[in-house]
Amino acid sequence: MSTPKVFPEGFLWGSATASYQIEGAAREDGRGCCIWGTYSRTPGMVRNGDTGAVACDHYHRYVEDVALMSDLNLQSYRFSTSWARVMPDGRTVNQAGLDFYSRLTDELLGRGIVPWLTLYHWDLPQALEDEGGWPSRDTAYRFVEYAQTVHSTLGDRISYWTTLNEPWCSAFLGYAEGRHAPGRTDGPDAVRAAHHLLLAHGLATSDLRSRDADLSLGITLNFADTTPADPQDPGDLDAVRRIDGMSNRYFLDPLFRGAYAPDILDDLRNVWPEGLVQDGDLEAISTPIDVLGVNYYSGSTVSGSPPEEAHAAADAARATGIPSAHVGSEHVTFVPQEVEHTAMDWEVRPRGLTDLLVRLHRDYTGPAGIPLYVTENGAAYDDAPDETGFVQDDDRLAYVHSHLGAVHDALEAGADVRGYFLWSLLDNFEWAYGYDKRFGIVRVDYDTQQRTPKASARWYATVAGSNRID
Ligand code: IFM
Repeated sequence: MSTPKVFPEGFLWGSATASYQIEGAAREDGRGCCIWGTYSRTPGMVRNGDTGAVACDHYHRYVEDVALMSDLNLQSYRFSTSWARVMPDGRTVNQAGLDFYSRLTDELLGRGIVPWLTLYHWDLPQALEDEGGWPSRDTAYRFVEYAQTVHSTLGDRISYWTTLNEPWCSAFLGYAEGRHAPGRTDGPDAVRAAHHLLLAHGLATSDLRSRDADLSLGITLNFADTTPADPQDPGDLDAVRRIDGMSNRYFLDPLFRGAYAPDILDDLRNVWPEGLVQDGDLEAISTPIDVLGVNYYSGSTVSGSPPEEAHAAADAARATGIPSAHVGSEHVTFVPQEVEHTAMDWEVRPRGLTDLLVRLHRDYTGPAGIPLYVTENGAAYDDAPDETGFVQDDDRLAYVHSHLGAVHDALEAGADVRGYFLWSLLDNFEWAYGYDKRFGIVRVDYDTQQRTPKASARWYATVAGSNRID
């Protein structure tokens, strides 16, 4: 029997979701169309033609869902607001949309659950995409207005505000690889999008700070933990540098050091648009934050010498000029390891989470006294429900257990980690995979909308209630 790992007093236990993935009610109460609505209706983009039109019907079932959170001992709930619900055309306020989030917030507070709000989890109003989307600088200014609008309604009751969730995905999956909405494949536009997302974050952070000094403001990034296939091979080490640069330092350096790293600028010299970074942009982007959100699922091993089968992916990467973490380039190949994989085919590598948290604390957040929160971690598995809908998901439970152990190891190594949000509360719309991939600790039967806590949910409730893992 292993020794119990006790977490620091006050460690925040929660779970996370996102608006487009669970809300449904896509055309209700004045909600506008968003880029994921358009993308998922485009044939061939989302598995089985699934859309988020109904999803988990959370818009109508939020009272039941919050009661479930309470049953599971959740102390905090991380959710996102839908920009297109609050401002259907990206500019005009829809009071009914704001009212929904107001009701949700009250319900959470009534149950003693701390609301943790994310302003942008990938669902840009389609009207703004039609005007240029994130590659257009104007979208950053529209985002500030949106942040002000949401704050004017919820600022009196919500303390934790995250500007963006995983801007890497919005920029590079959305505008370079086309595997996410809006499905564009243009290298310079992806670079523009990434810069304007960072600018939107910085401008909104500084604006919200000036309105309310007591808010806890932050951003959530997804991280790639990458190791070289051969630590002695200079080509493999350079592959690590490139992926670390594109996935991690691309965002960390402007946020915490007020500059893009020279090696990234060099890697991207053929696609970096002239005049993109204007005077004052980096000062805005590096506006101090209070919290860094860390999303971690998996890691990878990379090599600098591509095998034959990597050539097709390399061609795709060369077409956009973007060396991404998911598309091999002529200098980067992903080398699968003999470890357990989740249903997403992601390698289970808990140690990567420890290394990541320790590194972030040492190199970025620790010196500034900024705490880390794991804002997403979890796993999709091929669940097999019994006749009552119950899922004995020992695989997911083991995944979360090992990653919580990794968080504890990071705490022991000195990283200032203050909380953990399991992704996800509910099975939901998993983007390009539609409803095929289930990340929830609560099963959703999409025919009946019945919610059934899985074994992992029951276990997580004891962890949240006791502040320890055994
Ligand atoms: O479902 C997503 C979430 O929206 C963002 N982070 C990764 C999750 C799993 O793919």
